[in-house]
Amino acid sequence: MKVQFLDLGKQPIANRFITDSEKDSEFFYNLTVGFDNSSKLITHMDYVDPPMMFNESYTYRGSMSNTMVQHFKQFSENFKKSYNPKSVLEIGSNDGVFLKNWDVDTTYAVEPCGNFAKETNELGYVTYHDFWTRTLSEFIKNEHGSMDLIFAANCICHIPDLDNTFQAVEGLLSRNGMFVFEDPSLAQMINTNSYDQIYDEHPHIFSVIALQNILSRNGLTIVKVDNTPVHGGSNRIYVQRTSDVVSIDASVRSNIEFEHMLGLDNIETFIAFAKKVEQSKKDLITLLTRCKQLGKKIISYGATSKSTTVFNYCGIDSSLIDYVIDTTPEKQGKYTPGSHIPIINTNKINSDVDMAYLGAWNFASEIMTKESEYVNRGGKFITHVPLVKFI
Ligand code: JHZ
Repeated sequence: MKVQFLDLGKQPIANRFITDSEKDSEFFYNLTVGFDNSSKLITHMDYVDPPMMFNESYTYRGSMSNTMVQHFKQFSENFKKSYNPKSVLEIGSNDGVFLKNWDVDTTYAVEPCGNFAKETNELGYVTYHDFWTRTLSEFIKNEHGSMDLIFAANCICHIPDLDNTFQAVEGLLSRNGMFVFEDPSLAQMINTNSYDQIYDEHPHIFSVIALQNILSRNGLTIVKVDNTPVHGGSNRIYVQRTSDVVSIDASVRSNIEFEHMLGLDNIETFIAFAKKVEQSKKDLITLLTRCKQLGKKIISYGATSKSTTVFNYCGIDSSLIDYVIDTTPEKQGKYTPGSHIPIINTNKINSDVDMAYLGAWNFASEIMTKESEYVNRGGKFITHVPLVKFI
């Protein structure tokens, strides 16, 4: 049974950046989050229908950040050295940021967003334009046989039905094959108060504890966990069919012990988290309002899904933030979902800006290196992670 602990209010589709004419007809839903008593999963009380989010007009491009390009390159090189997989499938291949590290002849992909499926098909990777399900997994097995590596980055936590998802993986893995997936870590979200990891596309935020419960009831076992710094702290989970498991790395136990210590198996932890989220909202509005009263020009850096949650939950609009800058061509010239702040086409912070709220706080170091001129002239960055403050 799910017990609600957090209400982030009315929210729009986080990655649907809108045009002027769409401002009056936006879709909103209630973003409420609960704790599932039996599996210990943190999950939305109600799910947004996936085709509402993942379709032809999806805008998020993984390769817009050099950090992520390097992250997938490094993982691919290491995995090839250790396991040398002969067949690879990626679930949720986006713009091919991971795929590009693998051989076109033996690497397949699944992507529900038509614009990106087209793009990676054109690169030569056979890409199924569909949602990941048992039916699709069986179809791929008939076409190409079973897979030595099934990979998914920032994808599994996007899928409402986890049992179907994991059964589909279990059926397609080759003998001794490995399923590797990475998503934002619940432990890091709680530790850094980064409640903006929660939006329509993230119906679940995973703990290793919850994943172990759900994977094991689907014939799968976690054999290793890597903690990676990307996206504010993610876990990379290595999984095998339970019947194939030979040994389990010590990282599985240490992560689970750490999570027990944080109380991630206990609703009280999340009730306390919800109170901190409310405080964060108050602090951010106070800081932005005071700076505005002092006549400061404030912009936002990175038109992220995360900032859709923050702007709509805190009621931040263009009266506080003049505009947003983002390098993604598909987002430029549009408005932020719900809050309707214009997204400007510029690669650098303009010289008249005093402060920049970091919508992409997870890329703070990459952004601050790029914006050294702004930093050197005394420009300030604002974040709410882990506390509302200037950097
Ligand atoms: P970024 C998305 O979340 C959505 P978002 C998704 N649901 C998910 O799980 C995560 O990604 C992984 C821009 N940028 O990665 C590019 C600059 O403009 O934090 C992006 O639009 N200049 C799939 O949207 C945005 O910021 C820069 O120098 O919260 C970053 O978005 C850099 C580094 C980024 O993900």
